[in-house]
Amino acid sequence: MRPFASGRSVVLWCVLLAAASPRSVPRPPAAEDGYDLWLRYRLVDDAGRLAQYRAALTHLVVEGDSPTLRAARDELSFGLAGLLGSAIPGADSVRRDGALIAGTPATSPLVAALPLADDLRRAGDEGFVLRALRVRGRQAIVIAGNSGAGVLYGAFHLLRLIQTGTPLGALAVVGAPKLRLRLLDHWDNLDRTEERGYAGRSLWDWTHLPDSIDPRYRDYARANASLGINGTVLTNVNANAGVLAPDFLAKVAALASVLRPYGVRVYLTARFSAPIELAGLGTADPLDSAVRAWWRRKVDEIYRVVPDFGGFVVKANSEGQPGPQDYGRTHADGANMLADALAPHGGVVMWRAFVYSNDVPTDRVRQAYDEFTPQDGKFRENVLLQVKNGPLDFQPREPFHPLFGAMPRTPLMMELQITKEYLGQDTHLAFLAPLWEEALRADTYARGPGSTVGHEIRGLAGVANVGSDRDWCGSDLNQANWYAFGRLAWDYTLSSAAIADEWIRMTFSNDPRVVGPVKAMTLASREAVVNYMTPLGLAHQMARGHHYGPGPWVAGGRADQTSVYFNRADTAGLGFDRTATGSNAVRQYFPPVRRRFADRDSVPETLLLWFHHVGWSQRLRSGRTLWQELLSHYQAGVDTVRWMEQTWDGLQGLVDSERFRRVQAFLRIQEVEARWWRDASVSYWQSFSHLPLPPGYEAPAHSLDWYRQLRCPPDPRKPRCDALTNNGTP
Ligand code: GCW
Repeated sequence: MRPFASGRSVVLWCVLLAAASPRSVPRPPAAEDGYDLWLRYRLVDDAGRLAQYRAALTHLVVEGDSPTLRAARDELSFGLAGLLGSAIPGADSVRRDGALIAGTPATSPLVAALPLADDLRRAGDEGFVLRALRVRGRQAIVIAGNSGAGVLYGAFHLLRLIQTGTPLGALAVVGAPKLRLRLLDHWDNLDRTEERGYAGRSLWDWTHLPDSIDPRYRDYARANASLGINGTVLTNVNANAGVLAPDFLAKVAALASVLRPYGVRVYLTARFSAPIELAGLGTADPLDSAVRAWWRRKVDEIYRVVPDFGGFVVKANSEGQPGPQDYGRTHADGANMLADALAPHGGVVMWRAFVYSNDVPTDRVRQAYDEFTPQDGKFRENVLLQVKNGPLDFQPREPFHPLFGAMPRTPLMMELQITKEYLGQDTHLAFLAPLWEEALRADTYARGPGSTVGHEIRGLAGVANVGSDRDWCGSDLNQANWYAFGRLAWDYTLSSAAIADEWIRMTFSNDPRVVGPVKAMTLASREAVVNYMTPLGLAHQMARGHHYGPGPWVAGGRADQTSVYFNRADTAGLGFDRTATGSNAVRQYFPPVRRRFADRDSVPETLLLWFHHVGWSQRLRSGRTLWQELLSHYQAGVDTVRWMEQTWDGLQGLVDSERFRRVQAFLRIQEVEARWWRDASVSYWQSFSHLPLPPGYEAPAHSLDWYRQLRCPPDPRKPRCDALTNNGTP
């Protein structure tokens, strides 16, 4: 038999051959394990753009030799080698077109000679100037800063522009952080367990420090520097005094020396009773002279080993932590004692406002405001009050905390939670930038309209979601929240959509077939979680303890940690009356906000049940009853997750198969669990409303008792219930 017998089969053969040739078949992206985060530096895949970048960047001239400038040079060499396909040579002068020049006016004669004075003034201490301009008659790109950190941030910004496919021809950017303190808070314990961590163990390998330095520390520092994060609190706010002992301080010093070139300062949590626990003093009273002297000596000792130590974060008299009130003293007394010890070295105290009394005297969400506003003006200058975004506790949605704008004589920071304790932890996709954007843009009216929360703060702290997992964050999509936190800490006016766009391009691809759908998914994800967990202003309806999965029936024990305390469900209706007829927490907001929240006709429906107890059959602005509206929100949450699943399924072949499958599997879990949330919640509310489900509504698969009795495994990291997934449906 002769092959290729007919003309037709020859053509067919050629078509098959062509299809098999590597040039014509787009190869699926290579498998990735997520370790590289958004710093993947893969070859620019648009040939035209690549040629432009290669022409614009032919040699690298870094003038100056500090550790931070070396870090900038190393990152540029490494990043550009990947993005452009080959290393760009270093040089000590401008040789031809395409010089990439980096330095500060103090370290670089080239930079000093350029007309950048105005731009550099705007850049400030930590900012940068990026410009395409002619230098010595040659076309060049300049990264200038007033400090090494500024140059480093500029280097990362340039790499980001290339990663996201931005043309460089007319480059003219001045970047400067809007907030001075941009910190990750690790709730990490000295035994490497983590409080509310869902990405493995703590990154800090205390046992092998200070002698053994895990290479991950440097990559962690790079990731932070790429966003402008300039501090890290190594230890849990539920603190262990042990970290202040000399052997641990040596370990802290070793970590600090890895992070320092990347502009990341180290901070620690200070356990208030440390003088008792470490030195055997009889008291930790902040007005006691021996206690004060002990802290002064301790702080001096810290600065001897970590000369740029940032300071302390303190959780005091909250959830069982020791504090000044144990001695009849105020929060200001406690904070000021530490502030006095730190002040000579330039350190700060971040004193947390997350306090609520042990005896549940009043609405829990009122207490921080009631406790701290009388102390306004009583704190030292180097104390910042660190306030969570909302008055309760990192819920999928809360109103902004009424302390923002209410302490004009005390600098405030905002604390966000990147690790998603209450939003599905490692598994559920919930892009948090929309939540944070909502808080940062909320108008407090403290100084008239336009006094947004962002304007009222000096710093942003984010409870880290970073652990020892290979992908750092427990899932590929959780990385977006680390990224978004850092970008918002740098510039709180950035939009969620802009942040998502950058992150997707850097993490997955510039291909519009990827960017569009992934952006739509990420941006819809937080509202989906709100809908299937706690719609219409409900809060804290999670299972007890681990906070994973629904538990609207949780009662007993300490009242203000239970779901029934917060939902106030009864046969009349649902929701917490925080108006004048109830706890009057609404009074803590400035009048325009107060009026808006207090009035059933003007309160945003997204916060309705936070502020009002509403009858099951009362009509909302939509014309539907509360019952109908609730049902439709729960269903919308599930529907959005199903749509996210389908959207992701459509990306097969466009995203590398390893990450594609991992995300796909988590979205499957999220869909099952969104139904679990919907069904458990609706069944529970129905036991009060006694109202029917409308025809066609997806009825709960089980009885309320079944959901109530469901026991999840005790492993706090994986509390999922197998019973839910048996036979594929709950
Ligand atoms: O959200 C609650 C958490 C606690 C945490 C506390 C806090 C560190 O459930 O795990 O403790 O907040 O912020 O202090």
